[in-house]
Amino acid sequence: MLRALDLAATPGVPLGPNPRVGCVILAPDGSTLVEGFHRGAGTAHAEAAAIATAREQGIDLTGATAVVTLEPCNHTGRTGPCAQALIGAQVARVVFAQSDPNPEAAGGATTLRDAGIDVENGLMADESQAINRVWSFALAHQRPYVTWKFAASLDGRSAAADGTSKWITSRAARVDTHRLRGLADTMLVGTNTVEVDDPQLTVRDADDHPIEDQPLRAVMGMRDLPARSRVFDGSAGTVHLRTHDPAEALAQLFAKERRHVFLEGGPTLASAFWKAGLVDEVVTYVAPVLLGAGRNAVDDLGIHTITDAAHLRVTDVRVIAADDEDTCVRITM
Ligand code: AOF
Ligand code: ZN
Repeated sequence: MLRALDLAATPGVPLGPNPRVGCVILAPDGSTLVEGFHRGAGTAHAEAAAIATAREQGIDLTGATAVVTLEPCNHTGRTGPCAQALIGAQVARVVFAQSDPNPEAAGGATTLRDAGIDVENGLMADESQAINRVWSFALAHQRPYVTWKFAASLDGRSAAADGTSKWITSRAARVDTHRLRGLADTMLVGTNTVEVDDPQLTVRDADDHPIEDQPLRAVMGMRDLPARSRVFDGSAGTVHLRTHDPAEALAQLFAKERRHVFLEGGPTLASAFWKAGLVDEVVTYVAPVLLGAGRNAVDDLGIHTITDAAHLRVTDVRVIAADDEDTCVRITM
């Protein structure tokens, strides 16, 4: 299972809305016959990939044990049901980690047992959950996972008193932000941010080159967007969600198979998501800069007394620095 988890976590996969899944098929003596992992929506599932390799190489899987990080699927989605593929390959035993939280695909364990295959589940389920943290969350909640990112001065400002705001945080922090954007499948801002800041909202590398496979750019709000906005530059897909309601925006994105939203809007949009209870993770870059006045990085959250304060649990603190002048601190909560 450790090896299957390693395969599942192959860097750069999967692309699209699918989970990370690895599979190792063992001979009755415990030696490895064949391996497989999932590369993304529309391609073979991990088990199917392993079985296909076995077929190509003329390896007989009769009586073998398939070790999979996710319950084999029971449905025909973009590809066929893995439970049937395992039955067809005549494996004797299936050991899987995480049960499938996807109601459309679940049920493979029962199908396999009904076919007389020995099935064990739950082995290292937490580890599989962890590598599929965002995917599992999105399936369980039927909406995308939301990471809210903002940058602020030490005194919590996102712009100076006259409204100027370029580069409160360092270049190193911007590079780091692009890396985090690339881990999500959707960038989300409000119409106001597009009108005022005209961001491109793409993932670019340290030298500002665009990366292949860009996240979707989503802009929410009722107002029309200026046709010449940079979000319409064709460098990535763009959708305009005509709603002010965070839950509705997320429902529309989930229907478009989006699983991880990177919320980069201004304080108004962020506070709407916060008040709706739709922020799952906060990433903030705090720069060692004092502005003393100016726009607050975070809007009124409806908190009027200290006992109502929102307490977050810090999961990571990191110094982001290219050189001494460039230091800032990234806090993940
Ligand atoms: C994967 N890879 O290795 C396994 C998956 O639309 P489909 O056919 O790709 O089906 C996707 C669903 O299949 C997915 O949500 C999950 O529930 C199940 N198992 N999916 O992408 C895999 N084993
Ligand atoms: Zn499958």
